[in-house]
Amino acid sequence: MKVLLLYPLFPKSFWSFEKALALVNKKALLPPLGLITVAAILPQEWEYKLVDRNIREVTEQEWNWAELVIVSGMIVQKEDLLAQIREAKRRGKKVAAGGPYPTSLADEVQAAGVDYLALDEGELTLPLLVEAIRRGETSGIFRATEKPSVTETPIPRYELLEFSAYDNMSVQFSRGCPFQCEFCDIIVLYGRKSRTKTPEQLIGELERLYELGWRGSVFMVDDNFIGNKRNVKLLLQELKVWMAQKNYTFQFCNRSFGRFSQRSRIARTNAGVQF
Ligand code: B12
Ligand code: SF4
Repeated sequence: MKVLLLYPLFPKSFWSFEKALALVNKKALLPPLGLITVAAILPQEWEYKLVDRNIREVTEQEWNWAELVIVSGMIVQKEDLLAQIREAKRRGKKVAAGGPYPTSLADEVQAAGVDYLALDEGELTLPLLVEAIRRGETSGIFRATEKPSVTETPIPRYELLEFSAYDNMSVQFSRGCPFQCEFCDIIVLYGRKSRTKTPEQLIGELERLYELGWRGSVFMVDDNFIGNKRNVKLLLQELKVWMAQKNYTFQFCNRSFGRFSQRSRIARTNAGVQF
């Protein structure tokens, strides 16, 4: 199966940083970690190409090559996500959609003509999609009633990315958050229990980035990096050693700012990690 992974355009906003990115000669702040995780969970004998539309357009050759188009994104990307579904259908391709926007507003994505809606977390629903495709089913909606453990999640397929276009790489240690801020979709999408990877797993991801030649900034995209304090301390103890071995080649940042920033900074400082 030839799979084209498509990441839709973000509208211009505070987060698009287009002027700052131009100064450092980069095209986007962060890569589509969801899609490269999806590529790692799907069968490895399938072939993958990834196009982040914030970096470049899909070529005619890529459209012609694709047998299955997979789109993912968050609500702010909806306009382009729906447009890409329509374009893929116009070209006679099978299309599967998943990720935060399709999971939150499945009806809108279905109305755009998608063939397969694989919602919730891919660790549980991608195997259902693969089984359906192998049975010859031409459409379907796949949902999960539980949240998966992330300890089996494979290393994202970072090699599918055009590294030089990004300012940061991203890794994810945990999903979910014990709090329930009313404006936030995290607990709806990922639940109130903070599920973490093992320290070995996360360090394996960093090691992979290092092997592929990445240097510089790595964004911890965790919903709440210190949501599971016990496990994050175990990670930081091992990360401290790994960082020293690699001569502090990566700088880390995360999105647990706001009310967590002080506690989070103390936890990181105690571990001797340069954030
Ligand atoms: C990093 C991040 C960003 C980055 C963008 C990175 C990028 N290029 O992708 C930045 C910091 C720029 C950002 C900004 C914003 N973000 Co944001 N972001 C995240 C965050 C923290 C991590 C994303 C990630 O890498 N996750 C890790 C991957 C592995 O998870 P995933 O993408 O969900 O993929 C899994 C599943 O969804 C599924 N899956 C994904 N795709 C597919 C496809 C198929 C076919 C299948 C079957 C499965 C599947 O399988 C994967 C493995 O389980 C998420 C929260 C989260 N936990 O995901 C919020 C999140 C996606 N962001 C959100 C929001 C609201 C925003 C902002 C609007 C915030 C704001 N008010 O400004 C802005 C919008 C930006 C803009 N205006 O341009 C919401 C989206 C809500 C929604 N329902 O769409 C989330 C969920 C956070 C929240 N608080 O609710 N964000
Ligand atoms: S603490 Fe952060 S991740 Fe948790 S519910 Fe509130 S805004 Fe969402």
